[in-house]
Amino acid sequence: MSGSIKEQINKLRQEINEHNYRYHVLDDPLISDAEYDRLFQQLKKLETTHPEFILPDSPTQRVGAAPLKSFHSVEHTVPMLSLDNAFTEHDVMAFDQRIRDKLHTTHPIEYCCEPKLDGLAINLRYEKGQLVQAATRGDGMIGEEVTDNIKTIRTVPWQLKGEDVPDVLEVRGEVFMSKKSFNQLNDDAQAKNEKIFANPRNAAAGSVRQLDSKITASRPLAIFCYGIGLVEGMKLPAKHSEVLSCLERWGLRVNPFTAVVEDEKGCLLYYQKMAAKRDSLPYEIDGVVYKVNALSEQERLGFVSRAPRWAIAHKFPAEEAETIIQEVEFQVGRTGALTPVARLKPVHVHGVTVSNATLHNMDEIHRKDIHIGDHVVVRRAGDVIPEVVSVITTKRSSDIKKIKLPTHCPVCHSAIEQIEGEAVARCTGHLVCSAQRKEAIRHFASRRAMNIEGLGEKLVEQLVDAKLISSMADIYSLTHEEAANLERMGDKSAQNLFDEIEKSKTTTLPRFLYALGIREVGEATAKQLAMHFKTLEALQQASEETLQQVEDVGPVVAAHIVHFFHESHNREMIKKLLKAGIHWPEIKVGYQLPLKGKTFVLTGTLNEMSREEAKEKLEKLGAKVAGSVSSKTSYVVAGSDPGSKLDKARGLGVAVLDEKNFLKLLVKGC
Ligand code: 5U1
Repeated sequence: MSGSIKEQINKLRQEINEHNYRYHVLDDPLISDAEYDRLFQQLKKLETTHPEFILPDSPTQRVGAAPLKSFHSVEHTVPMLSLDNAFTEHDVMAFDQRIRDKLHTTHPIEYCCEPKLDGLAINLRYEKGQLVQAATRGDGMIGEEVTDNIKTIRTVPWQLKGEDVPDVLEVRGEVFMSKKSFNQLNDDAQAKNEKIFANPRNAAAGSVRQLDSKITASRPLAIFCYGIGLVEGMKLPAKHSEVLSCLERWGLRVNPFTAVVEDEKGCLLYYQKMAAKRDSLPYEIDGVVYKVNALSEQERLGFVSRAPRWAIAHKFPAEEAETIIQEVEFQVGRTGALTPVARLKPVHVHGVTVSNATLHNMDEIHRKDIHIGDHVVVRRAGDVIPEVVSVITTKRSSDIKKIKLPTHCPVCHSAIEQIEGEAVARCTGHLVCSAQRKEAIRHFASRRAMNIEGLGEKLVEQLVDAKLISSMADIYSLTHEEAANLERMGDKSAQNLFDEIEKSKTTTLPRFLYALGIREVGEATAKQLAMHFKTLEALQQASEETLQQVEDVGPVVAAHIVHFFHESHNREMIKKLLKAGIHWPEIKVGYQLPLKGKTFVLTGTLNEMSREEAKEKLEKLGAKVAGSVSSKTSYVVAGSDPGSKLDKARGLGVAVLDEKNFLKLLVKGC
């Protein structure tokens, strides 16, 4: 490297800042992580040997400053407003009507719609493009100065980009923690016996309000900016959506799901779209915000007390509610795993009455310090089984009871074992245990396994209790008469069931393997095993060593597979199933990989795996993974915070997969 040390340092800083921006804000890195690390280390080395050139705005300084004794108060130049809430469509229509009345118009109002992040509101003050202060909202008038802490967040630029940056700019945004980072933080905290955060919002707020900014630096926070509090030395554009575009151009991060709609009906459609997306987003949102898009109209509408008349938050139904644990029971799954289930005082959550919530396992009970009789917060998100989030310890009474792991199975009374290092306790009864039998049969018949429609939980329970079946193979020797005689089962339903059972005999090897319910063999592994071994016989004879040559199969899974096929009752059952007529098409030796000929581009962060892993998995299925989008791209996989590649894909009409659909594709392989 040529030039004076100072010049070298400056050049490296500029280069690293640009790469930071491309990586964290645009999600369009130009260089590999390794190359970035190399530049960063180079700068660090130069700064260590020449500390006289270290500037507070060097990218190496995003590690936090010296701890504070307390936070300084900051009076906001322009108050940080809060938002009125709408809970129903009627509330939204009334909001729109109020606006049109106030503006004396019958014309539709254009709105800018944004997701409402569940985080911590922050004001960022930039002078001549330089971040000079960050403050929390506080009471809206006076907040706390958290500049050092906010400067540790990588998506907050220290220096704005572009020629048209205003002299003074106060930007408003929400600091948040992704769901994944939140879980990771709590897992780490648990391992160290430290405080657990109840939700990502608390985790974000707790992380920003740290007197020691090095602690904030260690927390994976991010920001989305959603508006301007103050601007000097520049005329703002006419619309809020254009203001957001300016923020983006200056290097600030704006939520990619922001959209402009023509009228209030567009707002309601946007709400539905975001509600459907909510669970698949990598961060929590608790609703959406509608803002009158024309700034001139915003000005005419003004404020009422602390909230603007021109904006409203349309909240999603609460996903959490408070109740009491009345009892705890243990359920036995198909692998014998015992799951503690809290019987709750019924409570309304997200439009449904919830009376049971999973407590996962004993470790989780200890971690959350849950007792029978505790007041708790329960959460029901999407289709996920309700869970106990936290205990409200301030409401704890003296007659709470400890939750004990039973020594014997509540169903078959066999001993319970808990292998050291495993969170899950199991019943040792195996097929003696009717709960395990029922679950194994239900799994065998389920949609993604043998797909026997109608043979669900209730019917399996009836059939096992009536001793008509005791294993999966017995399904195929059930008689019409036996089925028709069951309660709530007429001739017609029995016939439908028989048709379904008959149909299930024609299947595929991956489905059959998955249906067997071998521990740790999910759909994806079953598919890999089938592709690798091609026949059931070859798989049955495989050693642990050979099995580990298969993608996704490690020593634990290999041991489970060998153990399963070693058990004589399992071999007998397979024989009976094949004798009953279950068959599948032969897997050809020259089988073509399912994604052959397809090109993928990855953008954004995936929750379930790194980009490298995603690439590897795609390539194993025959796909090519490219770095940039073109008309030849088959799919763009967009994780959280996708960058410009997503826009390009949309522009070119290339199919876009979110993480959920991408995972489905990996499982299905087509
Ligand atoms: N997305 C978004 N969140 N949020 C919160 N926009 C937004 N706007 C806000 C608030 C409090 O307030 C302005 C409308 C003043």
